[in-house]
Amino acid sequence: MGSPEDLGHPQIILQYNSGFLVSKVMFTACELGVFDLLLESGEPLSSDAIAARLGTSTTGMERLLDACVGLKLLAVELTQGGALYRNTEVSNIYLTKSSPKSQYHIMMYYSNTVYLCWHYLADAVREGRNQYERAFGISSTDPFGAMYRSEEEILKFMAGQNSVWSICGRDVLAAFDLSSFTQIYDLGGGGGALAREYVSLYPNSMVTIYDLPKVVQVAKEQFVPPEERRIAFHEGDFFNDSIPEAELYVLSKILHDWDDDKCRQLLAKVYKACKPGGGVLLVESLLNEDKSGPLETQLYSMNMLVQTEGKERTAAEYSTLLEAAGFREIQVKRTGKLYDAVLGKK
Ligand code: ASE
Repeated sequence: MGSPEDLGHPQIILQYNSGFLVSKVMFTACELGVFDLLLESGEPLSSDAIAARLGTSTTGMERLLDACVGLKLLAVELTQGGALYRNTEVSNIYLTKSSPKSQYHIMMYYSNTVYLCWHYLADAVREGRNQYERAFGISSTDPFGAMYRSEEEILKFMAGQNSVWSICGRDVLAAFDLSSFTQIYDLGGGGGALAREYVSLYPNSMVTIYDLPKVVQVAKEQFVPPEERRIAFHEGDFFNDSIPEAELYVLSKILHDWDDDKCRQLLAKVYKACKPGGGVLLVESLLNEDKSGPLETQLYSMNMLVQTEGKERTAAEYSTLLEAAGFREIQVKRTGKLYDAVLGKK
């Protein structure tokens, strides 16, 4: 007879039990500016010095810093004067606000918006719908009306999405040779980080970001400098307004926001607008065909449940949607990273 512990692996259960504590430690150190201070200071600092500079309690800060050491987000060295903390390479690159690859904004979005919706995950599963009403007291019949409920929320979401493209954008755009397309529409292109990667990777391209008027306004003010001559804007709602003619339509993380019906409507409209010989590029995180993984994509799909009307899909599901709209010669490229690419031709 084995002990109860031999019957399975309790460690994995305990690890999952505390998984959300890990996220929150990282989010909190980011939010309080720990990594920014240690980058700026250029030398290791004591917990007292960090607490004083960031205006926190010493007892709280000491524990936060030690937990960050446990997560390998900080390194500690013991000196005669006490413990001194410094950033690791990975935190310098991804957790400081000023780094070109900073993930600060997506973390703040997860910590302050996504996290609150996840509090109601059981309700989301029971009801099969997003949880804006419970989390924020606002109607959730129009998910983007809810997500974009204030200029501040728009800005936080756009900055968050931009930080993802700063590390994943190039891979998804290089998955196919898109150099034959010059006239591109990025539908729901938001803050424009993917559009900027696009024009830098394909020197003959012109990209128009098509998004809601209030999103375009924020993009122009905050994210895309006017010197960027190869990026233009088009204000509209792609479900209700017309979509202009182009050679290639990029839909990056758009279809995952919507149910199959809305996806079919949108793709039919894109097909109609598309020049013959043109195409559509879907950028999404693809589930395995049997939906057995990747774990990150399964978790994103749960997030689509609590926040939107959509879900993550398999390559075959996207292909079916594309074919129903009329697209042909569908090709799928898994990048091995978070986001993959699917190309269909007209
Ligand atoms: C959406 C994307 C997101 C709608 C709601 C969302 C994300 C969080 N909430 O289209 C971002 C997905 N995560 C990453 C790392 O990109």
